[in-house]
Amino acid sequence: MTIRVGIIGTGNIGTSHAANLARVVSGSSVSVVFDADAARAREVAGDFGARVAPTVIDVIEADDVDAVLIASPDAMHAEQALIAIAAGKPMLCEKPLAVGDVNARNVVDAEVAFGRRLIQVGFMRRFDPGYNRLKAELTASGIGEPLIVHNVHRNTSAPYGLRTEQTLTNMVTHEFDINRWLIGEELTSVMVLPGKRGPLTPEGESDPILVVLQSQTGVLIEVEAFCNAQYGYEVQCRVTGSRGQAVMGDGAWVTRSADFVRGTELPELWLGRFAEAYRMQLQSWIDSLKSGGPLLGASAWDGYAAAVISDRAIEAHRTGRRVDIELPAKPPLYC
Ligand code: ISE
Repeated sequence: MTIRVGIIGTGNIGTSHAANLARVVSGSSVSVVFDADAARAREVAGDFGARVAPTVIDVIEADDVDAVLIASPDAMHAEQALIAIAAGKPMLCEKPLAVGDVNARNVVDAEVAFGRRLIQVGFMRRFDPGYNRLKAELTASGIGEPLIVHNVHRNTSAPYGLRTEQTLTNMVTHEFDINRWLIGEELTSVMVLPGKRGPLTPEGESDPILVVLQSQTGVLIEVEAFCNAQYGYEVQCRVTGSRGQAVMGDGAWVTRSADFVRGTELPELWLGRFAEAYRMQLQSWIDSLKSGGPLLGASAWDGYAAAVISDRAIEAHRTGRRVDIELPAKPPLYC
């Protein structure tokens, strides 16, 4: 059985997903693609043996589309996810699930009304070997209970311009999700400190920024986000626990310091830092769809939680205040 995927959006990430689904992942093919740029859609369709659909709805409702991959611009995700839910089609929706917590909640409510999970959100770091090794360290025999997490997230450049709100909803949203996942707790407050503007930071925007969050039990989580770092792409995460420290970064999956010993595990970086995470995310999604088993990646609820935190972070940036984060009760579908 092959899962035939319809791809909405053939920009960088949509094309990379198409290549994985058509050539690397087992059990999938790309049957239909749509992009607002029809020439680009034709090119990608030609490369991966798919046909081009004239509209998003034509992709979602096509008989030869078993599942949908939403890789359109961020602000379109929620509306397209709602159309896919109405059609009863499972989907991998790129992050963020939505821009704005109200839009994200509408998607959650529609999925709850449908009665079954259809959505996996593309928080691919949950499949990353480095983050998984880091999570494995947060045990009594590893580094103990996490107390403070320091995250570094640097993009080489901001090719589409730089808006601080977008830094929070598109970039730092990864940290909102991965830190909830890493420590297994909800985040309860956020502050955003604007840094000194670099030469490439537009007037009125902040880059770099420092985001300081706290979790339910008081774990401190800091995120240094820098969109225009120029020197390259880099993601690091350092967790200090009650009996040690684990670090992912500097080209290593994890450097562990415990019991007065420091050791490093090196990855084989071959396709970009998260290539393996993207591949594993897609393979897991396709395997779940084929077996009818649970979706193992981030749920629509996780996407909603990240959207709520992003909105509170935007408020914290605007007001300069520490803002509380509250989530309503989680619907049973996600428990
Ligand atoms: C991009 O959209 C991603 O998802 C990358 O993982 C992230 O590092 C980057 O900052 C985002 O712009």
